[in-house]
Amino acid sequence: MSTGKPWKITYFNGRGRAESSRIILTEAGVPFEDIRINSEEWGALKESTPTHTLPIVETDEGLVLSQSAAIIRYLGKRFGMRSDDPMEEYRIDLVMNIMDDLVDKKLIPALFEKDPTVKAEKMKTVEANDLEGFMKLLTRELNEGGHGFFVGEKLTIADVKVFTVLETMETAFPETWAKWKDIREFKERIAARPKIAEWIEKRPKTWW
Ligand SMILES: N[C@@H](CCC(=O)N[C@@H](CS)C(=O)NCC(=O)O)C(=O)O
Repeated sequence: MSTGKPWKITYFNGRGRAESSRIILTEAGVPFEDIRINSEEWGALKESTPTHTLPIVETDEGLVLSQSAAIIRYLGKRFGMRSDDPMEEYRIDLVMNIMDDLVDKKLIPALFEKDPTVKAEKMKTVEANDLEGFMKLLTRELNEGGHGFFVGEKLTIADVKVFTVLETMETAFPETWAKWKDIREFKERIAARPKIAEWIEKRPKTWW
């Protein structure tokens, strides 16, 4: 039950693991404070957060939520972006978990490598060895959805999660991006939804 408190999303100044929550609230028409902190501010806050990680989301009931996957699933339930059908719920989780594997095992180690030479090598290796497999999986799941969404006939948290990862892949891996038309068109469709388009226009511009 809402107590009318303002929603707050706290994260660093990037899209990263917070952007799905920002987009879900945006699409739901729920205003929120987009709080972006630096590492010094994080140092002061860390111990007081539920799992000592960002993002955290403060709800309209004043509860503080942690762990991006759990937060996304909670918001999806609150704002009608999941399903009541067990098989559709399974497919939503399947797609979300595919994206987590891609992000955690492949994208983050390459994108956030500090040494520029090593980073270039890692980016090349990921693009050569891993991305085609993930793009094939995504294309299969999008076609399985069959209505322009990954699951069912309306936007779900699976679409939002995939969209946020694709935003980073588009600029980080342009060669791969050019090859996967269905996935490119999916990303453009989500970006063109009016509330999301307005959010993209006004949010801080960051590389990740
Ligand atoms: N499984 C967690 C991972 C959270 C995580 O590693 N967050 C990073 C930022 S993307 C963080 O809090 N880094 C600062 C720290 O660990 O002190 C989630 O999905 O929320």
